[in-house]
Amino acid sequence: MISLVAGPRPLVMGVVNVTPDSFSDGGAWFEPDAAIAHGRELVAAGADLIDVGGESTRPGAVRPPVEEELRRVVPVVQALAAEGAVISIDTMRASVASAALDAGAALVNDVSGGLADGEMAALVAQAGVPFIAMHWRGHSTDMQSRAVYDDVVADVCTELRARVEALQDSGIHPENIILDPGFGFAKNAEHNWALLRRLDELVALGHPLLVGTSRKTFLGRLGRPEGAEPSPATERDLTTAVTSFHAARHGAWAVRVHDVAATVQALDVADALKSPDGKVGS
Ligand code: PMM
Repeated sequence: MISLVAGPRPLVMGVVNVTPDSFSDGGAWFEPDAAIAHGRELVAAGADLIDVGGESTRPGAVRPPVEEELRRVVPVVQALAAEGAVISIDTMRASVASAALDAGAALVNDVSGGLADGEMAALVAQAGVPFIAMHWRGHSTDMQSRAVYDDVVADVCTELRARVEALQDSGIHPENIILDPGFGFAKNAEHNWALLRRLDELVALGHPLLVGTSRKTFLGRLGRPEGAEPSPATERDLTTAVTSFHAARHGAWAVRVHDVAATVQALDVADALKSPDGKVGS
C-alpha cells in the first residue's frame, strides 16, 4: 500500500487522462489500449502511482454521461492494477469510484472533495481507502466566475478544513484524507502563485498535501505579455518540474504530473540538496 506519510521526497503521481478533450494532453490517450500503454510508460519512468480519469475538467468542459465515464476508465484501471501499478481514480462520481475500486484502484481522487456527489463520502468511508479532497467551488462550466477571494490562501485553508470536518462526519478516517489546493480550479494566475508561495500554510493543515500544477495555464502565461495567448500545454513541462521542485522543498506528499521523467529528476535535485539530517539546504 502507498504510504501517506510524507517521505524523503514527494511521491510522483503520473496522469492518464482517458478523455477526448483534456487541456493538457488533448485526447492523446483516449483509446483504452493507448491509455494502458501510456500508464506503463509512466510507471517505467518512475511514477509511484497512476491517476486515471475519464472526465475533462478544463474550464468550460461539459460532463460526460456516467456510462461513458465508466467505459473510459474501468478497463484502464483493471489492466494497470493487474500489473501491480497503484491506481487512483480521478472522478467526482461515487458509482465510478466504486467500479474503479472493484477493478483494483487503491485510492480515490475527487476534484470536488466529495461535494459533487452526495454519495461519495459514504462510499469512500465504507471502502476504507485514502481520499484526495481537492479545493473546489463548482463544476468547470463556470468555475472561473468563482475565483473571488479575500485572501486566497486563508480562504482555501478554511474551505479545506470545513471539507475535512464533513468528510470525517461521513466516516472517513482523518488519516485517510489527503488535501489538494486545486491549482487552476476557480483560481486566476495570481491566486495560483500565492498558493505556491505559501504552500507551508497548506502543509500545516496536517494532512498529506498533493500539488497539481502540471501544465496548468498560469505556467503558460509566464514571460508572456498581458493578454497574449499562453504557451501550448505540452511546452509547460520544464516550469512544471520547477514548481514540483518547490513543492518538494516545502513538504508536499506528492505531485501530480504529466512528465514523470522530468519530475523525478527535479525531485532528485531537491533530495540531493538536503543535508544528511534531512534538513533543506539554503
Ligand atoms: N487537476 C486536473 C485533474 N485532476 N486532481 C487533483 N487532485 N489535483 C489537480 O490539480 C487536478 C486533478 C486537471 O488537469 P489535467 O487535465 O491535466 O488532468
